[in-house]
Amino acid sequence: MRGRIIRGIAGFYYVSPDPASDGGAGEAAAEAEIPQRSGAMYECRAKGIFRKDGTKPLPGDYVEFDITSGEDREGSVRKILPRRSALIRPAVANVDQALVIMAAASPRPNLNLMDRFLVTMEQQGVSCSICFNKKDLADEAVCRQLSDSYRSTGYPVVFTSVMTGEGLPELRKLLDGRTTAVAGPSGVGKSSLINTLQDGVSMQTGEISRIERGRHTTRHSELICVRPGTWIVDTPGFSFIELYGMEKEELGRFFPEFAKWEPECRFTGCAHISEPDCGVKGALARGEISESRYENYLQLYAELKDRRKY
Ligand SMILES: Nc1nc2c(ncn2[C@@H]2O[C@H](COP(=O)(O)OP(=O)(O)O)[C@@H](O)[C@H]2O)c(=O)[nH]1
Ligand SMILES: [Mg+2]
Ligand SMILES: [Zn+2]
Repeated sequence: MRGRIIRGIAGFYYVSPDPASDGGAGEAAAEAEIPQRSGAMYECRAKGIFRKDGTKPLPGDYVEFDITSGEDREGSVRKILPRRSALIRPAVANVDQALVIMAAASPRPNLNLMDRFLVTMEQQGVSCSICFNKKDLADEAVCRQLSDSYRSTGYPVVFTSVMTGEGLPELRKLLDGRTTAVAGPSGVGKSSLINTLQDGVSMQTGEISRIERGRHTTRHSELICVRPGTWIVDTPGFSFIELYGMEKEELGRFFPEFAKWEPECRFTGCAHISEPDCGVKGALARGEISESRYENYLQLYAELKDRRKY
C-alpha cells in the first residue's frame, strides 16, 4: 500500500492511504475518497530499518506500508518514497509552498514576525504567499498599506474574511493541487480558514483526528487534505522566530526585492546600511522598497551581528 503520513506522534505515524493503490480502485473511486476520514487512516509503526540508516519518517512523506491489521487499521511503514523537499522548521516533507497568515486587524498584524517567517522560508528555498485574514474588521486604508508593504516583494498577497467569504476563491486557487505549510500566530483565524476551505467535510474528520487534534495541534504539524491532491499543513502557531544558520552578510539575499537594486550599489557586498551610493537605499527613498521591510531588515541584521559566536 502507498499513502501519505499526515501526522507523527510518539513513534506512531498516521497514514492516509492513496486511494489509487487501494486494491485497484478506479479513478472515480479515488476522486470520491475523502482521505482524512478516520476510517481510512492507518496507525503505523515504522520498521527498524529507519533507525539504522538515520532517516526518520516525517509528516508529508509518501510511504509504502504494510497492513498488519485491516480491522484495527494498523500498519507498518516499510519505505519512505523519495522526498521532493524537506522543511526543517517545521519538520515536514514534500511541501510545495508556505502561506503565512496574519489578521489584518485584531490582533494587529505583526510585520516583524511576518518578515522573520518569510526570511526563514527563503533560507529553506520555499516559495511563500501571504494571507491577511479578518478583512471585515480592517479599514480599507490599513489593507492598502499592508498590500503596499509587500507589493515589491513579489509574494502573492490575498485578503480574506471567513466572515464574509471574501478572498476565499482566490486563496483556494493559490492552494490548489499543492501542499502548503500554513503558519501564523494564534488567533488570526488559521483554524477557521482551514475549516472553510475543506470541501464540506470539516465535521467529518473522525474520532482519532478530532480527539488528537485538540490535544496536539500546538506541538505537531498535521496534514489536512482539502481536496484530493490539495493538502494543507497546519503547523504549530508561533509568537517568535529566531533566525538560525545564517550570517548577517547573507540576510539581504532573503529579501527578494533587494536583488533588483543591488547591482546599483557602489560596493560589492554592500550591507545597505551606511554605505554611500547604495541601490537598495535609493529604492527605499523612492518608495520602491517598503519602510517596514527595510526596518525589519535592519533589526534582523543587528540581531545577527550581535549574536555571540560560539
Ligand atoms: N471577524 C472575523 N473573525 C474571524 C475571522 N476568522 C476567524 N475569526 C475569529 O477569530 C478567532 C480566532 O480564530 P481561529 O480560527 O481559532 O484562529 P487560530 O488561532 O489562528 O486558529 C475566532 O473567534 C474566529 O471566529 C474573520 O475572517 N473575521
Ligand atoms: Mg487554531
Ligand atoms: Zn547597498
